[in-house]
Amino acid sequence: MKRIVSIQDFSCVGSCSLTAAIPVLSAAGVECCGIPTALLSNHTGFPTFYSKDLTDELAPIGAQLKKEHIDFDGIYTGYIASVEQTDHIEEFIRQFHKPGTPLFIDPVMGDNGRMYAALSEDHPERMRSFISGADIITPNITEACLLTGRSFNPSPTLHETKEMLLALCDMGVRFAVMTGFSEKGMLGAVGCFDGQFTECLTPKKDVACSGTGDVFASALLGAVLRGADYPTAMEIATRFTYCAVEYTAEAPDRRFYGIHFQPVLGEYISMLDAAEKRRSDD
Ligand code: PXL
Repeated sequence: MKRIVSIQDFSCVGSCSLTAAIPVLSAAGVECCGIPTALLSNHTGFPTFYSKDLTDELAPIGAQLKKEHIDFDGIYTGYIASVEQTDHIEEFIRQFHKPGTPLFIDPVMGDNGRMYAALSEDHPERMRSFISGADIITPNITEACLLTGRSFNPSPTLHETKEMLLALCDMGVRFAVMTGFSEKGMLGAVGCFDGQFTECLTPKKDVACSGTGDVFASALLGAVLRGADYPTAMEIATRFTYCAVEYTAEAPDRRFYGIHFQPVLGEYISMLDAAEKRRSDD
């Protein structure tokens, strides 16, 4: 069994970050160890939240894992609360990253043209250098604009999206995937790997729920770790996220409680199994 480590916050309520990564990657048959960077009562999209910063715990946890010779088949970072925390996580990656194991950075910074409330102005600049060397990144449109220094455009054309993806790859990323691209009533992801583009769109649902990006990112990584190639992994993650959004659309409490992906984890497992079967039949 593969074992990865995910470094991001633990929000007790709100189906995001580690509480999305651990169940989704578990469904992919991967052990997802979690190192919480902060402990929050609920994610920062609620009107108020309590947060306990765990920055000072990161180096001792890393040192202890090294002492026990624990290693990982992948490193996955998500929401990072501060620039200082990014420095500690970069050091963790320097110590634990092995050639050939995926370094997956979800550059979580904001949505709908706005940075998340708790982040500082210098966060995007630090994130720009942090993503260099990543195998996979999964910004939404807001984050792609922040990373590439563009002013926010809620609905970039396919051409503009491709330009941003190429710019992200030029920053030292192997597979850049932008979520939230929409065209003709469809919504989904566009990816760029080795100068080639791949696109997967599903019908657009007007449902805003937190944690959607975290579920997509975790599902993408799970599929890659199960052996899917990048375009197939992106398609599985897009279709699974769509199933979860469709399910969530019926929920009156979705605005704060986050995406209800748990009831459709079975769909994700079926898609992973079907992709594996297609590969073994080929
Ligand atoms: O889903 C992204 C996310 C992760 N972690 C925390 C957040 C958010 C988005 O609001 O507040 C703490």
